Amino acid sequence: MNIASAEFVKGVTGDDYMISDGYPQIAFLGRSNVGKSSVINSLLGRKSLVRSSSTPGKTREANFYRINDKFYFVDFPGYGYAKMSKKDRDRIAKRILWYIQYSTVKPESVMLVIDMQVGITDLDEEMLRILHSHGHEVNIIANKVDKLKQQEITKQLKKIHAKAGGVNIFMYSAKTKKGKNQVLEEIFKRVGLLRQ
Ligand SMILES: Nc1nc2c(ncn2[C@@H]2O[C@H](COP(=O)(O)OP(=O)(O)OP(=O)(O)O)[C@@H](O)[C@H]2O)c(=O)[nH]1
Ligand SMILES: [Mg+2]
Repeated sequence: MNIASAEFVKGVTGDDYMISDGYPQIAFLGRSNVGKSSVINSLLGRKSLVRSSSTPGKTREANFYRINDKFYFVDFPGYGYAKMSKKDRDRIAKRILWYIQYSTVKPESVMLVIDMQVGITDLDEEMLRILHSHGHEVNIIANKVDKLKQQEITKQLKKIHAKAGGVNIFMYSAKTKKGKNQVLEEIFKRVGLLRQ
């Protein structure tokens, strides 16, 4: 479960140019600012391969990273950023929906990233519903666990479980790297590099 190499391959703005070259893909989806790009950086052990930012709406393209020359991470723009223009929000929603509904590529897993403090929002529930209706394999990464006290963790985890409908939940912190080994193990299994 070693990340030997990770390189940026392509940032995709249109629906037509998604990569579909047969290598497995792991897609990172979630609301704006939950830490998708930071989660990817922490998993890869790279500080800034993936552009992340304290300004929400940082990731504007679907960015493809080739890992170990064997599989891709796809970092999507976040959905639901209220301050973004409707036109931009629609464009992002369209791209995400196209990928999960119509693309010929089916990701080995969708990592749905949430902010553990916020939990599963209505938009996330809608996303989960769409993902399930298209038969996608989903894992939830409850990020930013470092911001919570133990008591809050127990409380939030209960709430998240209640809404997750049996989906696997990983508590995670891109900041402290808590949960990194467990998430990497799941990913390596999904892409066929570790026996299930
Ligand atoms: N405390 C804490 N902050 C985090 C963590 N992960 C990300 N952040 C912060 O959250 C903010 C957003 O991080 P990004 O990785 O850019 O989030 P994103 O989901 O990629 O955002 P968009 O691309 O805009 O959708 C940044 O200020 C990060 O430093 C974490 O585990 N703990
Ligand atoms: Mg991002």
